Amino acid sequence: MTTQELTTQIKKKNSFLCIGLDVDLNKIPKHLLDSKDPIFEFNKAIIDATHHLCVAYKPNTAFYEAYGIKGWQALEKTIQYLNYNHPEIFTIADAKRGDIGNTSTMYAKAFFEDLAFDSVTVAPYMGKDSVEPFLAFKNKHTIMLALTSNKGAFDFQTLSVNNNELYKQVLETSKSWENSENLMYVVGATKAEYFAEIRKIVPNNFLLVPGVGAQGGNLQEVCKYGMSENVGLLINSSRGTIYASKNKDFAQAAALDALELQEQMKAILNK
Ligand code: NUP
Repeated sequence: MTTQELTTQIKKKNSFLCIGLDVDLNKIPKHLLDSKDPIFEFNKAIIDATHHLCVAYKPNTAFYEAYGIKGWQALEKTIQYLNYNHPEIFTIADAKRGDIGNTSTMYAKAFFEDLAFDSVTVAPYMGKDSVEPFLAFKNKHTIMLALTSNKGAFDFQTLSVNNNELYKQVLETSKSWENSENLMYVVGATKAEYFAEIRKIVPNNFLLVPGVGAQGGNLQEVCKYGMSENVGLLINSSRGTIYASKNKDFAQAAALDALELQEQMKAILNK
């Protein structure tokens, strides 16, 4: 999917919501645990109830890897379900990969070829040659960590390097890489005051913004400073949306939470 197609979907649905599929068997409704594949059944119900309200889904691979082969199979079934039923929806494997070149090539094949995700999150710490194998997939998107939503973001990411904060150096340097028009960046919603500065460096790239809902980030503030001409934002909500209810009405409750976010986004887009 191209960024142009993503923006078209955003305008059509009046939404730039990404729903995080972070499935924790301790948090899903108990009745699902009797089914053969509780993780997939949970995801399917959430997707069926919310797909008209969001433009992206983001399974974080940790929540699948934690359950071994069954978890990975559930991830595979989830992406297949999405690609078959909702090919217009942007998919993100939140895996935070990145390694020496030949290893990154295998990661890129795993997420782009085998699982057929539209994008994968990548840590920039190992530099250009660790990211290039992802960028080699011209029709896919690489989402690099820039300024993350957690407290530890200030341990390294804001340290001064060449009189520049490290996360800004990451943004500036990566702009010159091949296929950088398909680069997106992770910026936490909890860091709203940084968005204006970030937009000066990357005015058009999409930003994946986790941290609204459970982590307390503010949607209005992020949009005020972070929205670009092509919208350029994917705002993620995982726990706040998918665990809106622990009962049999969990999918409807997720849809209600997603609707609330989508209505706020619609108002912002139409302002
Ligand atoms: O900076 C980041 N913060 C963050 O929360 C980068 C991320 N990829 N995430 C992920 O986004 C996190 O691992 C989880 O999958 C999701 C946020 O979930 P929630 O706080 O909405 O439940």
